[in-house]
Amino acid sequence: MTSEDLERVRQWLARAQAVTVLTGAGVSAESGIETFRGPGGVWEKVNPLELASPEGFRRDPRRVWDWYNARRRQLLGSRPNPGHYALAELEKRVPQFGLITQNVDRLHQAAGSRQVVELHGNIWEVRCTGCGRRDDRTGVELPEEPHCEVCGAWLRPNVVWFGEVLPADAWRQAEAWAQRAEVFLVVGTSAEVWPAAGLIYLASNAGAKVVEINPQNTSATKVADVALRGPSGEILPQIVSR
Ligand code: BV8
Ligand code: ZN
Repeated sequence: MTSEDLERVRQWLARAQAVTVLTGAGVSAESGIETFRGPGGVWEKVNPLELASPEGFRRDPRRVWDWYNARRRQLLGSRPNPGHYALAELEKRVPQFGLITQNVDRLHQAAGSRQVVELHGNIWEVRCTGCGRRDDRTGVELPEEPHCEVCGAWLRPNVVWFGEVLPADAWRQAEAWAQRAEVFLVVGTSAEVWPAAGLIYLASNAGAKVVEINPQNTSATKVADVALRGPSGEILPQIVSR
């Protein structure tokens, strides 16, 4: 990453009317939240298709809840990092701003971001597998085997598992923000999970300048106009002009 790259991106952001951001687990790494695929990532220990899937939950709901309760506990002790705050600051400066996240940790909202779409749901709300009622259990320690007080069925985390469709309204909003973007920031995602990753190609084909912010190359690097190689907690504050 050169200082010219940083300056180019700063200029693009200063001039843009419409900026859209797609974030993944990497934007929360500096808040102490493990990523999925990086070294030491969560997926190294567990098989996502076992735990982050309806089949896995049907087979062993207690095991899935052990994993989600552990992640909720980890989140209780975490705070947004400078990268989250820089994106909340950028939102104030851009006429048409949209933040699309694959993350379920709600750290963007905690940092002050408002125009946020959660493609994969969130880890704080629960949903009943019986009567469908939804409850916000932010910051609350859940029992090991959470059941619905009304109908007694198993509760599940209100996230989108593999093989499940994304919330239609969130997806529609994400597509519209990707389509209108003059600058599309891709921050902290391996761009492996679909259909979220498809938004990068949609934005690029619609004429956006694509900027990747990630210490590593990813599947999206080939589509990026500029790749800023480094941690988002350091790079984002540098490109959100003072
Ligand atoms: C669907 C919620 C179908 C739960 C998650 C084959 C080809 C293409 C697609 C598929 C396929 N086989 C199956 C599919 C579909 C599947 C899929 O994409 N599979 C992948 C694995 C191939 N997708 C689905 O199933 C989706 N649903 O397709 O429905 C359908 C259609 C019609 C009708 C019925 C059904 C649902 C996908 C959603 C799954 N849920 N999470 C939970 O969180 O517990 S996905 C999970 O992965 C998280 O949401 C996570 O955010 C997401 C993506 O991972 P990333 O965020 O990118 O994180 P990752 O660890 O991978 O990368 C971190 C990056 O950060 C790295 O690049 C690293 O370098 C970088 N980094 C590290 N430190 C930093 C940093 N960057 C910046 N700063 C740092 N400090
Ligand atoms: Zn119920």
